[in-house]
Amino acid sequence: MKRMLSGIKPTGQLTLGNYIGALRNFVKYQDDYEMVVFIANLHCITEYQDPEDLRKNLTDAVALYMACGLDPEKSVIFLQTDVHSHAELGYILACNTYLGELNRMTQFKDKTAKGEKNMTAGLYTYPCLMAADILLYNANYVPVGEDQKQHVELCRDIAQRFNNRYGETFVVPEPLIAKVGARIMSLSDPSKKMSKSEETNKGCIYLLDDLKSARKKIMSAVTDSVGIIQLDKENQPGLYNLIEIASALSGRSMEDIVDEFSGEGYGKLKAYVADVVCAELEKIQNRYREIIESHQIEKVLNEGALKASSIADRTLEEVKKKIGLEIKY
Ligand code: AQP
Repeated sequence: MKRMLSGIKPTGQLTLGNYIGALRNFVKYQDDYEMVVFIANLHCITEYQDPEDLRKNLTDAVALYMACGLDPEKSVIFLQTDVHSHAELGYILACNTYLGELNRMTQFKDKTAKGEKNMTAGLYTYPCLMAADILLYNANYVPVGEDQKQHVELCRDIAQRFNNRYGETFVVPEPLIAKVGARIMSLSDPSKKMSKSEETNKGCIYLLDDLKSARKKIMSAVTDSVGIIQLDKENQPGLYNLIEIASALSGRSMEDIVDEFSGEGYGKLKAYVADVVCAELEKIQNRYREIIESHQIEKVLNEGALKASSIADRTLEEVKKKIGLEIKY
């Protein structure tokens, strides 16, 4: 069975973008692939996190993984820091990555261009740790949203370079990007990705938002003055985004939704999108509450860490031997 790996960094509450672009796909894949999914807590601290908030977000993320349908019997679910090989291989790969490559990473460039202060070295070398996350498990595929494609491509370059230098070691992974929902945009500014760390949270739907406020955010989503329901991503990005959200969650094609609402006002379409989103959130939130109350998170993480370590530690040992880091007695 081919292996697939992915993770989410809970720097805040998980969003509808995380769900549509990533989580929901992990759930679909877990029957056909050996699925390894982790909570990327080391990636969270590339920017300052309040410790109490971080702890809560990590717990919620595990519960939400399961509430969205990830099954610990089928998938390996674990916390990144429970498997020490991640940080160690991350450092080794940073020593096999060039500054020029990291300088080209769009996510880092965007943050620099925004003039963000106090950017950390951890944020800069984050793609090296991400490469370690993937390569430790010899994952064949990495399901990600559009924004992470470049990091997976860098991971492929690092793996190939290592294999050329030290001999065949890593499987070179492929990014898997869903056709619908790979980049869900902010509801308040459809030129920006829906992100957990958005300044105002008007444009972002969180999986644990109460249904009333989720509906309100959708009903007040920024659209346009064209007034025609059609698929024109360039000129009507807000409308396109709403239709894409509804399509991803309902399984209907975007064209089918446009046909149903053509000739109607935007309000009617928004109400439909809100119904679809709220129905999905309600299911997830009910299951989330059951999981929190059942106190099974610790057990799931302990078992996941054992399974993950048994794969990751073997890869790291091989890497260390190949590089010559170990002394043979
Ligand atoms: N808006 C989105 N649309 C589609 N996919 C998305 N993903 C994130 N946002 C969207 C996908 O979710 C996975 C986990 O992402 P992450 O949380 O680890 O990192 P991120 O992409 O940096 O997410 P945020 O919300 O934008 O985080 P902050 O605000 O902290 O920078 C990935 O597969 C990602 O593609």
